[in-house]
Amino acid sequence: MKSIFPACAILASAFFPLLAQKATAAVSLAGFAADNYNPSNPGAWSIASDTALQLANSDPTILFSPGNSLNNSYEGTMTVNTSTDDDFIGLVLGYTPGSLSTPGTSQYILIDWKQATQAGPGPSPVNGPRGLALSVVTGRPADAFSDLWGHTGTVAEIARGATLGSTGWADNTTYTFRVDYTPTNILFYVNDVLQFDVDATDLPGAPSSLPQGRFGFYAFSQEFTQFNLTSVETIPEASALLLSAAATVSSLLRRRRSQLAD
Ligand SMILES: [Ca+2]
Ligand SMILES: [Ca+2]
Repeated sequence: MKSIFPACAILASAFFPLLAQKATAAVSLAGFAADNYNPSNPGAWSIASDTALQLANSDPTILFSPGNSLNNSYEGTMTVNTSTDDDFIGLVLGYTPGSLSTPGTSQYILIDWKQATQAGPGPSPVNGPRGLALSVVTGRPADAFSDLWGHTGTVAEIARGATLGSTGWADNTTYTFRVDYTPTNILFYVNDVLQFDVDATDLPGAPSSLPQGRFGFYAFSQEFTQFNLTSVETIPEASALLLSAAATVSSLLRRRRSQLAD
């Protein structure tokens, strides 16, 4: 995690005029498809008027896009339209279809948000803490209520939200999100507040690129979830390189300041 945002924001605003605009029309969700962890307790997704609804108190479920997510900026909203449960909503990036339903080794990024801390089921319950987190998932967990609930095993938690890391979502409340996903970096905002600035090198093994794959909406044990997209923009390669360069300059300046302060 790095605090490169101010330098990047200034540079990015010059090169991302489209991203600075707030789109109003919803983006079509045509071609989105669902993957379910447990076919006996699947998500109940429907798409109406470009809004995705998930009605079931299900095992982990993902509604993924037809296109790949690298070098895209997504804006949208997420809402839980009930006050009767307190579990996970979120997004995935770099998702390979089938990863949640079929054993494998492909990796993807999971951003999930739990309303309230709760122990999972079973004789050795794993705690699912309240708040927003970013994790990398490798393959299909043998036990969702261990790994995806508690961010253990196949789910490696990388960061917790800057201001929402231990704060749950509120009932019947719509949040805006924005995520900029490039091979080297993820920026994620809720209600225009930066929550994550994670580099590929922050992941285990410090890969040279974040996972390639689809964008998706996520729910785990949370019914009456609602998502939409208001904007999907391609991040030009030149701008991605600029963001990376800005991050390097910022890091060098910070290191220099730190040396001077010693
Ligand atoms: Ca619950
Ligand atoms: Ca639940």
